[in-house]
Amino acid sequence: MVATHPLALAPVSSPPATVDGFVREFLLNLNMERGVALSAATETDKYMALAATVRDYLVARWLEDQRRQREDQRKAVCYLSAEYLLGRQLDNNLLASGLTDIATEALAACGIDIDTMRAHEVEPGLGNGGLGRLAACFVDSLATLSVPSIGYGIRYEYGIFRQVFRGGEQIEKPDAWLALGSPWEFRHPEAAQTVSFAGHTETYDDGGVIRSRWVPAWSVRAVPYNYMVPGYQNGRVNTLRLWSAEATKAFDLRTFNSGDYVEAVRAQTFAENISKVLYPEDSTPQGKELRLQQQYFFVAASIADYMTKVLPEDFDLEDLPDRVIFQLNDTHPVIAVPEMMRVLVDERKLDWDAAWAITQKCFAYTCHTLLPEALEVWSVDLLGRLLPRHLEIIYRINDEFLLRVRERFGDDEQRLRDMSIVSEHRAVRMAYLATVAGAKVNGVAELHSQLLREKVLHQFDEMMPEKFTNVTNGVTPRRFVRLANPKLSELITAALGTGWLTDLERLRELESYAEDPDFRAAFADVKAANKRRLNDVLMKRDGFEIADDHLLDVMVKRLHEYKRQTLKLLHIVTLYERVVSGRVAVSDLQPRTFIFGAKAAPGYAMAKRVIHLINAVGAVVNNDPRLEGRLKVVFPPNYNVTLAERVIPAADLSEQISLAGKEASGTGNMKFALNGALTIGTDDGANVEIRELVGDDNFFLFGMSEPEVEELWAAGYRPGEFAQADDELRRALDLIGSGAFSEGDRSTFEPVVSNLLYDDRFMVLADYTSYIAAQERVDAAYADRDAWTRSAILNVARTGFFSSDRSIRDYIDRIWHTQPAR
Ligand code: GL2
Repeated sequence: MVATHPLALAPVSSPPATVDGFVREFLLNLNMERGVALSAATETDKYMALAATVRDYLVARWLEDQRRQREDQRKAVCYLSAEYLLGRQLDNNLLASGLTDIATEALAACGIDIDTMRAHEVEPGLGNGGLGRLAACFVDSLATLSVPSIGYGIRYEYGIFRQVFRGGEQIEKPDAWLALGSPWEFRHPEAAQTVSFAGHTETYDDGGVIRSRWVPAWSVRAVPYNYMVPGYQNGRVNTLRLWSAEATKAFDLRTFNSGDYVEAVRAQTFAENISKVLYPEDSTPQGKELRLQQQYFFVAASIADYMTKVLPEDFDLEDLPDRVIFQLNDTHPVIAVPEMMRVLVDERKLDWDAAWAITQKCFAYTCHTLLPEALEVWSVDLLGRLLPRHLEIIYRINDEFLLRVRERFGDDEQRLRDMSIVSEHRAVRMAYLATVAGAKVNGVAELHSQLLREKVLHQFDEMMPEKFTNVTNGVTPRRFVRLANPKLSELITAALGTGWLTDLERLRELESYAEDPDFRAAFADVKAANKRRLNDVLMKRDGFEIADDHLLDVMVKRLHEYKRQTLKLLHIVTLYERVVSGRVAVSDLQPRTFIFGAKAAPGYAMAKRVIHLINAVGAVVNNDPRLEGRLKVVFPPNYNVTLAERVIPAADLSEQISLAGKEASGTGNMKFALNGALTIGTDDGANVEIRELVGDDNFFLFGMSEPEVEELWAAGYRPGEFAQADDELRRALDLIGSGAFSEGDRSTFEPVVSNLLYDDRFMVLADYTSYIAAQERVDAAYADRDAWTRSAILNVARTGFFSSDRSIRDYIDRIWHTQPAR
């Protein structure tokens, strides 16, 4: 039957974008979908109805964009990422759709305060840190730039754990983010894909051609959940498709009828485990089987989805590289490479060479690390057990690759061993596989990309230099300036007019305003207001108070030794020790509040001990009357995107103090600079580019450079010598070791101290003296508040480069070569 009704033939329409229209739609959702009257509605009812209402305004555009994408001949981007650290959705979607004012007024007319609604939302924490947040910024920019694209990932039932402190120690609680329902998603069971595992492979005669096939042992259903990703006020709505694992059959009825209920649902539990929980390790893979299952699960579903649902049926596969590029966000999705080969060769019956030629043009790989221990490897045994056909394919890719290495470099056995995708220890090096297969390989900051070429992937760079490129990370200014810092945004708009949010380099125009005393005063007022707002949030959340006149010194990021939270601690302990030993008068201290935010991987003992130490130092420093409240350590638990949005705009000083050569990029560093914090930092990751842009006068540089680090390491690093050479460093270490922060118990933090003195892989002690000196420059600079504000304005003005819109344009120019839709 064909539709004949005029309404059925017309494009889907949106509710009227007026206060009345919004109220009507909201009440409709509340009454019809939630089944409650306004007078009886709970906060959850109201929040759910509000989210559904915002969704209703986006759906028409979304459906239209999906239709166009199917017809569109232009190349699309499939972003494959195991993590998307989205943050709250409501405010972002209101902003993107231009509905904030209408919704505020409409809700007020219904007796609802929109801020209460904002606070009610639980953020989807489907990522660990920078890598996952980057993916979320990128989908925002892809939509804002109208790039035809789909984000693919996993709908973890439990995201990154909720952190609580007990006696100062981290306790992990499950993050049941779906408990109240998830109003932003659309579940599509009819579009499910089957993903198989294990079993064996066999060859067969296919009409005279001998082919391989995979006979899997078990499979699960991958059910897609679609999320709308609206561009910023451009009418574009892209899709984020997250997969959830379900059993292929709910339970075994026979077993169930025989009375063994638990056994009957075992298969279901087993299948659902795959997307149950996000692995909480940030940049240190654990090599767990379930993790490999997760990785294969989502890429196999995504490739199948793209090939069977997005591509037209009669599509000529030779043209695939003109139609799609799969961007691999780190090594987590790299199993997509052999999967694509399997699909092309085994299922679509292309010959190997044709399939390989296509595959090599359809993938590109982003590397996010330099730490050797972070480079993912999978054992041949595990791969062979879980994905036997993929292992065969990897072996063949490797054989052919090593032939090419031999052709090029001769029988250099050492080189062949070094470059082999499968190591001598029977481990598959996923970064090598990605490099061999990908059309391009990029690092995430200039220094990182340079070190990738010179060190981690040096021999690959020698052989295929044309593959390597850089795309410096960026952050979305919609969330991290406009939403997080509305007052600063207003000030900028008052000065520059509109348009800067999608053309962030325009912030340059603020440079001249830095010389205007009225503008500086207004800027300082914004900072002060943001501190008060943070104070309100922290008072309510954790009972912490932020004093108005303190320098706000912030270190928020995952707890990792290479990031050196212990260096920050040694600074605090040094300031404390100076006063309690009487060497410095308390009145000479610049009042400072130190804010920490950090989660440690649950199995990372040293990181957890450092968390304990931060809390322990805080408990002593905050309560010692000799300090007269001039130093304060604030460590709110469960740092997440929502808290970041409050902390960053309030900060004066941004701590980016990793050992040079260890932080691939960092993205927090960009968010702080864009919100007018000055950075104290090493020459590492994107700090290098931030400093170049803002200028040495507006950045506190300290510590060894990467070549200096290498040199000291090669010469034989003995941290104890640095403790010997600096009296204050020794005093700080002694104080911690003496039990001063653990009620006299020397053993509690002894492992931290002896790790620093006798091992210190990340050279905290070597950079201490320089760090303390830089902090003294900070104090001196802060004493001239007006000059500080000028520097802060220049930080904002000069860091427009770090918009993720620019990153995406760089991906388009250097890697994807796709055209944004009009
Ligand atoms: C990271 C890097 O450590 C970090 O420096 C970088 O900014 C982000 C995004 O590129 O990627 N790599 C990684 O594994 N995690 C990161 O945050 N988790």
